[in-house]
Amino acid sequence: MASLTTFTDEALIALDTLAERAAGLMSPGTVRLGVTGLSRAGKTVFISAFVHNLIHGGRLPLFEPQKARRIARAALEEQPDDAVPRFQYEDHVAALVDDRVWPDSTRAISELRLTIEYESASAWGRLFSSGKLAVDIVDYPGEWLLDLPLLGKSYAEFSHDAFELAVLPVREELSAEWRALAATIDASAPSDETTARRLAEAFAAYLKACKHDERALSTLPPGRFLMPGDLDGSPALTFAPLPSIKAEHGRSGSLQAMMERRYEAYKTHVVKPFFREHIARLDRQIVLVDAMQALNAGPDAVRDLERALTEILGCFRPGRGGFLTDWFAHRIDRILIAATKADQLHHESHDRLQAIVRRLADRAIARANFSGADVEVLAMAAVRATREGTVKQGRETLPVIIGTPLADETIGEERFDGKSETAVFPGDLPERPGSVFEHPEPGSDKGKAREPLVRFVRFRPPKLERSADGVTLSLPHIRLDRALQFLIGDRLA
Ligand SMILES: Nc1nc2c(ncn2[C@@H]2O[C@H](COP(=O)(O)OP(=O)(O)OP(=O)(O)O)[C@@H](O)[C@H]2O)c(=O)[nH]1
Ligand SMILES: [Mg+2]
Repeated sequence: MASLTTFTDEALIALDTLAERAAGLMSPGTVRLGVTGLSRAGKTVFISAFVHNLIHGGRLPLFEPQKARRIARAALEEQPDDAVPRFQYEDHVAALVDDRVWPDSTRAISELRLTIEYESASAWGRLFSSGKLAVDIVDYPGEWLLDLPLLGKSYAEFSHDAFELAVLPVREELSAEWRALAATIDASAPSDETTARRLAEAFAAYLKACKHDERALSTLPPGRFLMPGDLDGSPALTFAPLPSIKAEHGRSGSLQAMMERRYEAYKTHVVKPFFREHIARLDRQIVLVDAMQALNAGPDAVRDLERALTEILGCFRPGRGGFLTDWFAHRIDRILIAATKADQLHHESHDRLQAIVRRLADRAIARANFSGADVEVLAMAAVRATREGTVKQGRETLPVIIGTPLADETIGEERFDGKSETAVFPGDLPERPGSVFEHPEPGSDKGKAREPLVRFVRFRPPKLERSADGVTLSLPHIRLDRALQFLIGDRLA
């Protein structure tokens, strides 16, 4: 693997670390929590629910400090970085609680600091700790995450990987137009802005098609092609992979040389700062995975998700020998891999969902060598949008979930209006986790093969109960308390 840390990069990170120490941001009383996940995985909802439950003293029986009533107060405070926008917590909560709508896709980075005042469980702890923990959380568009692996890839490797993925059966059709255009391009010809732009646009159109495809493909880099932030139209975004990279095509002035230079500029000006300022400073990490979406779409999407997860987790390997190891100012000592949206299944399937995600992450965990870090897997829902019930069908009693499906969601012929509550039988997940990766044997019933495993619909956020004195209660969840215990419980001991 090519070494990517240059002297300047390392010096900058060392400087950041020093500056943070000086500013007291790295005190033992601070945790920087990374909430990571591909786009639509549930990061913004998770952060909102996390903060809401702590501030409102939500029902968190498995979060020990809360159960033991050792938390005196949790409140939002001024965030440490002045140059980063604040996470719009109040707006997101108002949307979830008052309007019962989910937040919009995140378009830019934002940050939040939650301060928890607590009483230490031990006399020793009470003597030596301030009883205050600041939790810093960063939210960003999920697309940007897939850029991190680019830091370890040359332009030639990036091009090679992009074409290799583009011809896989699930992407072949979506990438056809871009590949056809790329095949007509002479990489050794003099560089030309119009050609560069046509290629970049065709490539971006393919990435967008993947994102919107019903097969629920995980996104591909470069992330800013999908979520440009403030970089729309800049040269650092006007490049694309080329089909055959040859050293002799790369002479100065050629199209290939131009593409390569812009790819490197993208890494230097977009990916590295994002990594350095946000990812390299993390202490703990939750990786959210929307396995439901992939399961619904079938084995190709599941494998695609596994590929994406492996690439991402590879960037967080805190053990020695990882290609980004030297970049980490802190050592990430806990990583939680969480399957979100478990409320779309009956609880009988939660353990199966957890097993599937464990299986999904297995290869990534093995490859990433997380020695020295605790890694846990959990099936959860940051916001529980459903209740459970049973429905009698003939002699059978079926376990169902009850909620308000979003407007225009459908099951069979039925289309929902976004207002009425409905009971849904979501289906069972398979007992053997490995089966979600497998296509049925050739010759088996084809129609059945395409039938999704689970049949989930998206629900509106729940209607919150109000207590007798009119106070809205905290957002309901599934196993959010377990996540909290793993992520910060020990820091409040
Ligand atoms: N039922 C249920 N749905 C959820 C939950 N969390 C997220 N969702 C759904 O997933 C969608 C995406 O959630 P977000 O939190 O916006 O996802 P994100 O990771 O921030 O996405 P980007 O900002 O696009 O990267 C929401 O609009 C909801 O439909 C959950 O706990 N339960
Ligand atoms: Mg978001």
